[in-house]
Amino acid sequence: MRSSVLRLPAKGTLVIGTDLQGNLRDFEQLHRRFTALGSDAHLVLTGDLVHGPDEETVKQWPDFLGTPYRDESPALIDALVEAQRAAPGRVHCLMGNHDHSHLGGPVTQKFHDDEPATLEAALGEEGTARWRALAAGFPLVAIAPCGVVMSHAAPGLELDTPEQLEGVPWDAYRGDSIEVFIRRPILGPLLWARSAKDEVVASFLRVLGGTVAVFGHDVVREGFVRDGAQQVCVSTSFGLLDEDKVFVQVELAGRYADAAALREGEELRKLY
Ligand SMILES: [Mn+2]
Repeated sequence: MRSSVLRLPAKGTLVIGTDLQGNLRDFEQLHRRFTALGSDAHLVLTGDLVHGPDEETVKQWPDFLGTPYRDESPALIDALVEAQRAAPGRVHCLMGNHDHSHLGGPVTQKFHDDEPATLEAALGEEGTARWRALAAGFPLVAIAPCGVVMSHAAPGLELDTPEQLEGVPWDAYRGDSIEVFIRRPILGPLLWARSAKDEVVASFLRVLGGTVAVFGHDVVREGFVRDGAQQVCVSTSFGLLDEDKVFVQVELAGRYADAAALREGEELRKLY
């Protein structure tokens, strides 16, 4: 039975990266950072593993998309599987809205009219089945005993118990527009919200035993932004220039009391 809540141990170093969207080179760089930290390090990707730029965009690359890259989603899926095989139980990917579109979530349309259909055509029948099975096992939230709680989007979610995150079906929303889906309980805000009220996040963190929420989903040109006392939105890859890309590195045995405890150059590090 899959669990939607991933609980990390209180030992080793945790590396967190956001929104790769088919950028294999950025994954490899992040993975090198992770492997350099030894055999009790953990790597958490906060979702949106797949769906990069189409060929037309690659040819006429707009500045706002940062450093040019090609969509290598199929190879990136393989690279994640290989990284998980090489470090059992230490490499994780959370569910993002782009990943969820392959399981019945709203169809994403950043670079194609139907991004899941486009990727599935490239993956073929068997590759699609493998990818869907992999993605269906992605947790919604990761909790580290050091206080850091990870999700794909801003966790603007009223939660009474952690158990409410369990057993949420992936495919019960076919045909939902994004506007409708984002108001669905649990998945809507966790996969799509670009911002969340301080008091809602404070209560979400309290229920999960955490102190600071780390997520991506939105593009932050500067690499990260603190929102209120307990939220940090991080951009590791998508939409950024290489020199601005940021990942998070924290000690799992440490304690991070709030967003300010994640310091630029220390816990918030440049990818390149
Ligand atoms: Mn997203």
